[in-house]
Amino acid sequence: MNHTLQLFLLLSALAAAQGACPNGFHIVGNQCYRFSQEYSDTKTWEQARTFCQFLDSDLAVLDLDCNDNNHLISYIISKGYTNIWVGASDTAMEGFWKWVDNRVVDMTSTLWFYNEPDNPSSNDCARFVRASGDFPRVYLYDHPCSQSLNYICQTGIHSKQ
Ligand SMILES: [Ca+2]
Ligand SMILES: [Ca+2]
Repeated sequence: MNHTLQLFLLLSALAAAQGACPNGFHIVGNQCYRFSQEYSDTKTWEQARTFCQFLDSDLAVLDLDCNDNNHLISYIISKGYTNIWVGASDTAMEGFWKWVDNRVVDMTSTLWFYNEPDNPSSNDCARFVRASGDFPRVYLYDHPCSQSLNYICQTGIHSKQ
């Protein structure tokens, strides 16, 4: 991305700060998300996180007790999106999954696909994969952080630590 475009995105985000969501972000449920599919943009997990932070956001986190979760997943399914970085990793300690806001990831959640995370070849970052079928769903998988995937940014994420 060139600097002019970066500046444009920053100014757009600032200009829209008083609106429901910054420019480029959509309100889904009660939250503002930006989907990189709209920009045909893929990045490694770290690059995606850095870019989200540049946009005054972070990689999307899920609150399993919260309805926003269902809104986001329904939206992803409706758009046919798949293979998307979200804001969870076990980079700091293998097997200890945390969201980027420092909350611990619920390992008993049915969001994890069967037998995931299985950590082949140091899979330390979480992606959403859309399962097809009559009742499409979205599942969490662990995946190599260095691969370039689509990603979701979310505003208003604050560290819970
Ligand atoms: Ca891992
Ligand atoms: Ca896996």
